[in-house]
Amino acid sequence: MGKEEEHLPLFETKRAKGIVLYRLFAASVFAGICLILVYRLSHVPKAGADGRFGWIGLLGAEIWFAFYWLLSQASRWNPVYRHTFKDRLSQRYENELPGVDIFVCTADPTIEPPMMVINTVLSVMAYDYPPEKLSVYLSDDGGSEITYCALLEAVEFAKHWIPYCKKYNVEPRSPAAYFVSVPADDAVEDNQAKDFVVIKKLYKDMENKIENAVKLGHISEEVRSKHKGFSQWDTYKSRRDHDTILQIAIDGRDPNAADVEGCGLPTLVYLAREKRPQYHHNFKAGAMNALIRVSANVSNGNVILNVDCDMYSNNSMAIRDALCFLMDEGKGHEVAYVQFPQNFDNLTKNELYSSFRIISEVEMHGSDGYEGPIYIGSGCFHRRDTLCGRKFMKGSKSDMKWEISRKREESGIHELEENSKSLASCTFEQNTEWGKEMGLKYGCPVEDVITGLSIQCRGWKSVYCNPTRKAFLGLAPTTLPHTLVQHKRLSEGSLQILLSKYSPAWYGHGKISLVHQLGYCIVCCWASNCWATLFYSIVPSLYLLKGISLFPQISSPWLIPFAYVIIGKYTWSFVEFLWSGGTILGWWNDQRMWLYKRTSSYLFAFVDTILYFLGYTDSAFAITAKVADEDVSQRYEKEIMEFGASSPMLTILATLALFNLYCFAEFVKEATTGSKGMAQVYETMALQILLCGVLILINIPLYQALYLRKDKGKMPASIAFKSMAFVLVACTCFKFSY
Ligand SMILES: *[C@@H]1O[C@H](CO)[C@@H](O)[C@H](O)[C@H]1NC(C)=O
Ligand SMILES: CC(=O)N[C@H]1CO[C@H](CO)[C@@H](O)[C@@H]1O
Repeated sequence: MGKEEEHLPLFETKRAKGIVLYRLFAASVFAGICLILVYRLSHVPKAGADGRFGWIGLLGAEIWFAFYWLLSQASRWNPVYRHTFKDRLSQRYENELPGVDIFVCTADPTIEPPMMVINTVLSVMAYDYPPEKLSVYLSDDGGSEITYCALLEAVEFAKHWIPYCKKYNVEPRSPAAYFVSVPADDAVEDNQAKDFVVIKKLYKDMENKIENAVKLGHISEEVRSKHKGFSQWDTYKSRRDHDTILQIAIDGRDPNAADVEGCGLPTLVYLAREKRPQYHHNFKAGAMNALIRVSANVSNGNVILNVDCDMYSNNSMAIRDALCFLMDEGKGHEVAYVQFPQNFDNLTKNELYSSFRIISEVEMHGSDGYEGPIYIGSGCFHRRDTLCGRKFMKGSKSDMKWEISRKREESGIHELEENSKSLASCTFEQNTEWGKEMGLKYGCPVEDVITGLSIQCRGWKSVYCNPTRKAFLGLAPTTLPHTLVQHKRLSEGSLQILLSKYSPAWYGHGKISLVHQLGYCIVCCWASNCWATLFYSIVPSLYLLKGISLFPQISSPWLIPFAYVIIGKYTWSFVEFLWSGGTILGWWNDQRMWLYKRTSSYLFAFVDTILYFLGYTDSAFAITAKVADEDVSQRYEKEIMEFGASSPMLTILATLALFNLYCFAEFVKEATTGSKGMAQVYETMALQILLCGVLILINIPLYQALYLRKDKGKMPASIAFKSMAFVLVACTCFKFSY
């Protein structure tokens, strides 16, 4: 190895091309926005005149949109892209790679089926990494015997699966995803074919055993008697009341722990931390903190990766990608965590319920140009010591290199299990800094974001790693209600952050850059978007009904800024969407979800947050089901929107959709039969007609679900009835109110 080679960095950072052009464009849109506001302010109807209320409301909405648009520029101003050199990493550090502890968190065996959890566990056990340095921890907050049993089955299967993966270098290494990706048995090469048949049969056997246990709902005596670990459930009362259950299912440092080819296996640990009704368990943050302590005792890897139980590893080299950042000689010591995007395995082609595409492909790269991406709670590699509260010091080199912990060598496995258990007890954290300065923070439904923020506020940077081949794939919700509930939870949690003591506005003040603070605010202000959007989708249509114009006439020069901003903004959003890999119809679907999220999820999130701060409700952490019925999946694959059960959120969406349809129909009737000429109507009302028309077009799937569809996923009849009644009452009142 030459002297120069030793100093080549392990990763490179590229700035986006054409950024100056984008900035010029953004500045011109901003000028347009300013002109719109000038128009609104200078043309307010006189007191008592028709449309004064609507006008002032629109002014408010436009000020909000302008503000939010400015925020969103923070994440587009300076995007950067990273590339790693994994070969340099192996050349320099192959024998000194640090220990990596992987946390997989599951919380509910019915919503998150054991087979899914096991596939994720197997995929991370099969990483291309020295097995003696790899440890996988499954945190089972559901405390389920069945999940435990599934893990024991997985141990046996892993002894065949891991050598198979390494021998044939298969990808992805989640067995379920792998078997789906290999089309027919004959597609595999000759000498692999035999092994393939064997491994697939072993998998099916394991699957049958686990599925049987799931159907039965408990573990049969026969299986129980085979493994003494099940005795830990003897004192189990319920999932909210049990002792710590911990087992080191594979001890990677034990020479007897080997796969069928005689190679070492990674350590594998099952943990269900103690739960008692009188102690708050702090959801996933509580589980993560228990894992941090237990893993420190068992394997004490320098790097911690955490993944949700539905996010399997799609790239066995991902650990090495992350280490390229953490071990880089030049900049590595500044990096606290490496965040990978959240990608989904089961999106349909046109992403009916939208995905986090723009966030992953655009906005996260934008924040990477400043202090770095937010921590999104899954697919993230942390340094252990920063997660435990260490501050960044200038000039200090952090040493990641491998060392075997002495303590570990001396104690036997049983002793180790016993003394680890106390670390996961309910009382351990009392009067300690856990949940405050150490580990993940408590008291917020999106604890990940504030944890990441506080790490950045201690002086660290983070890095966004988004290779074309995605490192982690999870499951996206497959029905509209689930999607809306998911977004309600996310936006509610983020709004709580904004109003809490950890708000990026004041907690971050002076510690992170202003642009980065704004970047955090994009997320934190999600929920607050509801009001302006609701106003814009109701009031202009309502005034259309009355024939009152709220926008400039076609012939007025003031139309130009409106047209420029509308066309400019939407053209850009379209280009951005296609550029980041989406489809045309996908963009249209994304616009629909934009509207639906804002008028339902965000509205409920906003109201609930206010109630929470007034002390009326308790914020809860809702997990959404990951697996759908056969019929629901079929419709999902055909991209037919699933409405299903009645809910207040759907009622709002249906009411808004019907309301716009009604206004438009009334308007057309008036315009064709009324006294005013058509030409004059278009002259004064063009933008309102356009807005109302677009709202109707985007709602087409909803009208179909209300009136045309017969399947189970249609809009329930009760909603059709309720929304129609609301619209008629509201419009009649308005029409006769003057
Ligand atoms: C997942 O990995 C496979 C290779 O095993 C690759 O072909 C595929 O594109 C990856 N998926 C995504 C979404 O990147
Ligand atoms: C759990 C779930 O709904 N999985 C679905 C994901 O999407 C694929 C196809 O896109 C379906 O086959 C799965 O059933």
